[in-house]
Amino acid sequence: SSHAYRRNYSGLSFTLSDEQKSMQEMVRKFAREEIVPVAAEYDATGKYPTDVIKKAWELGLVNTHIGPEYGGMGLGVMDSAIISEELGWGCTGIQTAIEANNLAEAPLIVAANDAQKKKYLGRMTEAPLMASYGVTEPGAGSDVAGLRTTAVKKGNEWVLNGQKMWITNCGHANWFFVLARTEENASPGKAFTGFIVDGDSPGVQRGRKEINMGQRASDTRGVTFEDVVVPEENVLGTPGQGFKIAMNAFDITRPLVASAAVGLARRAMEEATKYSLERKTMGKEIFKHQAVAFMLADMAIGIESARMMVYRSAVMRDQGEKNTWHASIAKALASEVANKTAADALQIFGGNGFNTEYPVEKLYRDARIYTIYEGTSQIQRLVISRGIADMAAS
Ligand code: CS8
Ligand code: FAD
Repeated sequence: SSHAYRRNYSGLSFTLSDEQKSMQEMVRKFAREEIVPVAAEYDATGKYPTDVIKKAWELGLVNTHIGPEYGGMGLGVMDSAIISEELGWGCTGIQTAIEANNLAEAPLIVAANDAQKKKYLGRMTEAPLMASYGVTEPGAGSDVAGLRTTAVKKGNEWVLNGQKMWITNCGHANWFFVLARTEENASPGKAFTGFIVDGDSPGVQRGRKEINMGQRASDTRGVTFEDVVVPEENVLGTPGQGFKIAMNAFDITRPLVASAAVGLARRAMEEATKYSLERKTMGKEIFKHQAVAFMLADMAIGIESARMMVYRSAVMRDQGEKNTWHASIAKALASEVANKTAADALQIFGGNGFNTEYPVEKLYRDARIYTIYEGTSQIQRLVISRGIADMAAS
């Protein structure tokens, strides 16, 4: 039939499955009922949102990639992107705390052996624990190959020394993924090793909670490793393969960070739309001034196109294609859409937008991190432009 022909012809679908739609509905309800009412308070106090995380964990919205063998749902990136957008719509501070678990677990999902998965992923589905991804250091963020934490093998153990910075969930982490240099003079692809470090290991010293501009419910700290002994069985994959394992994690998490940014932008558009239909100037709703309506139109353009790139990069990964390039496009685009949308939403609120009684100043502050963490917008453009060069050469 022509219907079947059309299906085969395009190979594309812009429709979520019934399961995905009902999951989206469930998370949307959770965000509306459990996150939105408390988000401003967690933002103002900087208190860690343990209660909200626990409720999300009970619904299976945390640690989404862990497979059923280890007690999880084993969701792909596309399904997780649906969850991430809805949680981000509710509060990206709380969403980031939740997403940082997925980030910490991603290196294990891609490289851990069965015993490591059983031990460290298994416990995450048994209790609402947190974990951290520790790559960035005070002296090296974009330049991962420049990191200076070292691990030296002594007998059947490794001894870790160094300092990590800006580590999400650090104050609450049960364990850390840590990237350390294990070869002094090797190329990045061979010089680093990934370790699982128990949070209660002697020599792990966590810093104070950093006071950040936005996403203030999320816990960000430095951590020092001083002669921390890590057993051989906590080495991820083969020694020397750590850089690639750390990068591979981003193929999973960059689409999800992008998705949360889309959620934030959608929220800002909704708040601005509602306000613009109520507020009147010059005898009409401000929505009816074209200068305002066009700001809303630009928001829709940004949100719809960023979401398409999120879905594209997520589905590619789920289908086993290399998605690094598309994930960087999604991350760069969604970050910039979130910032523009939040800034324009604030503008639409006028003086009220600048005030903490209204929701948009928080969205504006929360949006700001998106062009920085999970790889800055410049680093995404580095990845994208290198990909263009590779395509031109092949
Ligand atoms: O350094 C890389 C980079 O990505 N920098 C940005 C770092 C970053 O994104 N940090 C984020 C930290 S986590 C965070 O912010 C958390 S946010 C809050 C948590 C809540 C939300 C989740 C780079 C700049 C892209 C590359 O660095 P280079 O030094 O130029 O290395 P390369 O020469 O490109 O690569 C070295 C080797 O690694 C291989 N490689 C590179 N990328 C990949 C991917 N998959 C697999 N392998 C990869 N994506 C590359 O092929 C090289 O291998 P060789 O064998 O040497 O050829
Ligand atoms: P730098 O790398 O020093 O960059 C400074 C500026 O120079 C940026 O504008 C950058 O884009 C630009 N730049 C650098 N190199 C280049 C280049 N080659 N070409 C063009 N421009 C360049 N890290 C973790 O490991 N785990 C976490 O959980 C985590 N969570 C975070 C949470 C928060 C709230 C924050 C603020 C950061 C977090 N990070 C985390 C760290 C984050 O990934 C880094 O801050 C980020 O990658 C940038 O590194 P940097 O701060 O060292 O900046």
